[in-house]
Amino acid sequence: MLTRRVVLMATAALAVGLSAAYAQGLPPLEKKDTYKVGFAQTESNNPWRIAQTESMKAEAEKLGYQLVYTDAAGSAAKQVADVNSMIAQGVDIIFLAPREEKPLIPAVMAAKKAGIPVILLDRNVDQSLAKAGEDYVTFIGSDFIDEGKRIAEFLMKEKPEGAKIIQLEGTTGSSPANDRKKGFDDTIASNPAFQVVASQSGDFARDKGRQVAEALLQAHPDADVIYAHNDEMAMGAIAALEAAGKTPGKDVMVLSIDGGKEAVQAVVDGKIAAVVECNPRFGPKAFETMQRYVNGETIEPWVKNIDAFYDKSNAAEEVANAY
Ligand code: GYE
Repeated sequence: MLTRRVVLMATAALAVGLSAAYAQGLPPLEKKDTYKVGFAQTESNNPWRIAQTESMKAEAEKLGYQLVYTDAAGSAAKQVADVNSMIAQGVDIIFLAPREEKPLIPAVMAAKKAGIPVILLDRNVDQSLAKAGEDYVTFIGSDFIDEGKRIAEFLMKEKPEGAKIIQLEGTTGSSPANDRKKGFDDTIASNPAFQVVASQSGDFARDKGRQVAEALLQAHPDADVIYAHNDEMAMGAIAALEAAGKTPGKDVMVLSIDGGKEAVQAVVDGKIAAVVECNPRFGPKAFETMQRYVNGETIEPWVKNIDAFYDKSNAAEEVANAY
């Protein structure tokens, strides 16, 4: 149903010659000298999040924009409240890194209703409940299904005889956890010699990853691969392996996603076999996409990040550039 507000916004958008996307219900964003920009972060308990926040802050500062920054400290409920508070403060646009796919839908819809455009950063929301180009401007981030697939393909090439795999999943209900699992599981399904013997969430966190790896290694002492959905859990898994008297990289192959310095160094040291990069330096692309939106361009529904791949062939040379 077309509300009066949407009709008014569409008319206004067309009147100033702005893009067709606005006419579909996305709130317009006018050209101004400076902006008050919201960035709703999910948590700050790991180097990936810290690097992302730094990149957003640095870019806002460079442009002379005011950044309203919130940290949901790992709570989707707090993140919804953070977005509502940004709406109340009258920010011009909200960059949102939705912790989980479904619980952040009300926040996206509330911003839309208040006439504030939202750009999703690094994680997506449930695509059956909200749509790019209608409810939010776009999703900027990696192809997580492809990340899981690339790890699986590496594994199948390196260990053609097969493997018993422990999977450490990211935050339950988050798009990278859902998709990194799907991409991996679907790829190994083509060969029954590859089996996931246990798959459990370590919440993308180092200590939780260590604890879960410890328990799963005890239950499955014959596991010979640990696939972690991010570096933090991979580093936790390495600690669990060493505590259990096993040599990571020899007794058990460790695979990861993110490509932080510590993990890329672990590839150099032979403890991690391969890492798919997922770069947290979003600042330049986030603000450039915002500028394109201000200019009235129709933004593609997914501004895709291209991920590198680290293994023993390039890790030594790449480690200095890793975040
Ligand atoms: O892999 C992880 C972080 O959403 C892509 O979240 C991001 C993931 C990243 O906490 O380390």
